[in-house]
Amino acid sequence: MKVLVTGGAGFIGANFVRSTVAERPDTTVTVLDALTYAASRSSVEGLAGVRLVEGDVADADLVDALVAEADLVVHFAAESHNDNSLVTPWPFVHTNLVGTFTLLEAVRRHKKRYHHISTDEVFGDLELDDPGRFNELTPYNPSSPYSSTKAGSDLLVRAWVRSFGLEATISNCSNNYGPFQHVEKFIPRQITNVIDGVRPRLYGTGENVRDWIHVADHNAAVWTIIERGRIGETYLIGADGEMNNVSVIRLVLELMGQDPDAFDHVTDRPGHDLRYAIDPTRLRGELGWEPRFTSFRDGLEDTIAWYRSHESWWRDAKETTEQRYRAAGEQIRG
Ligand code: NAD
Ligand code: TDX
Repeated sequence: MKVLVTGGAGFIGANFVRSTVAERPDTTVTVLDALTYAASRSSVEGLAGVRLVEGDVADADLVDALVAEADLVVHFAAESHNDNSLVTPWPFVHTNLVGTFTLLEAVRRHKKRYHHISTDEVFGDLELDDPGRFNELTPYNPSSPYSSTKAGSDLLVRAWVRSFGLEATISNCSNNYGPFQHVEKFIPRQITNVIDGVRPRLYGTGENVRDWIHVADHNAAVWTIIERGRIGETYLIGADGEMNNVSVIRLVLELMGQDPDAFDHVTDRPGHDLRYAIDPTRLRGELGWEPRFTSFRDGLEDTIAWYRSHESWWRDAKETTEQRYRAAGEQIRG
C-alpha cells in the first residue's frame, strides 16, 4: 500500500510515519511537507520505505501528482499553534483551509481513500464543572484563528463527502504529548526550560484543563479508523486524560527532580479555552480501540527521557521559540 502523509515531518505526522513503516512492512510512505519552522527533516529522513517531498499542500499541481500515485491519503499538515494564530493568522487560513481544499479536489479527481486529522478544539471549550464531554454530536464553536480554520477544514470534508461521494473519515483528537513535539508546545517547552535551568511558564492561573493522550495512541486510533471506520463518519479520539495545567507543570518538575512550585505565572493567552474533554465511546464501542498509555505519569517520564537524550533534535528551535514568546509580549506575573 502507498500512503501519502501530509505534514509528516511535524510532531504527530512523523510519529505516524515512523510507526507505520516499522509495523507495516507492506506499506510505503510519501511525506508531503512544506518544512515550515514546525517541521524537522531529521524526524523522517533516511527511514526505509519513506520518501520526503518538500512542498505546499496548497500547490495544486504537486498535490495532484502525489495523490494520483497513492492508495490512501492521510492529512496531518496544518499550522497547529494557537499562540501563533493570534499573532499571524494568514498562514492558518492558507494551509488549513486552502490547503485542505486543494487536497480534497485532488482526492475527488482520483477517487482515493482520505482520512482527515482534526482536533477537539473545533468544539470550543467546556466549563470546569460541566458533567458532559465532547462527542460526535457536539456543535462546532471554535475560539481562535487556529481552531476556526480547523473547523472550516472539517466542514469542507463533510461537504465533499455529501456532495461528491468522497470516501473519507474524520478524527478529532485531544491534546497529544510524546517525542518529536516542537518546543513551542506546553509540555516540551516546560521540559526543555527545566533542562536549561529556566522556570516553567504557566499561562494565567493554570486551571485550564486539557485531555492528554500519548501520540502513539492517537496514531493507533487513526489506523483503526482507516481500516474499520464507516465512510463519511467522524470519530473522537481521547484517552480519559483530563488534567489541569498547573498539575502538569508540577508533575514535570517533580519527575525532573525539582521543587514542584518552582514555576512562574505569565501573561494569559487571549481567549484561552478553559477545558477540553473527549467522550471516546463511539471509537471504543464501535471499533474496539483502546489506549495503551493509560498512565500519564509513565508517558510523561518517557517523554522527559526522550527530550533529555535528543537535545540535538530540539536545541536549534529553542532560542527562536523563546524569542517569539518574548516578542508576543509574554511577561512574568509572579
Ligand atoms: P506540527 O505543527 O508539529 O506539524 C505540522 C506539519 O505540517 C509541519 O511539519 C509543517 O511543516 C507542515 N505544514 C504546515 N504547513 C504546510 C503546508 N502548507 N504544506 C505542507 N505541509 C505543511 O503539528 P502537529 O501537532 O503534528 O499536528 C498535526 C495535525 O494534528 C494537525 O492537523 C493538528 O491540527 C492535529 N492535531 C494536533 C493535536 C496536538 O495536540 N498537537 C491534537 C489534535 C489534532
Ligand atoms: O508555555 C505555555 N504555558 C501554558 O500554560 C504554553 C505554550 C501553553 N500553556 C497552556 C495553554 C493551554 O491551556 O497549556 C495548554 C496547552 O497549550 P498548547 O500546547 O499550546 O496546546 P493547545 O492550545 O491546548 O492546543 C493543542 O492541542 C490541540 C495543539 O497545539 C493543537 O494543535 C491541538 O489541536
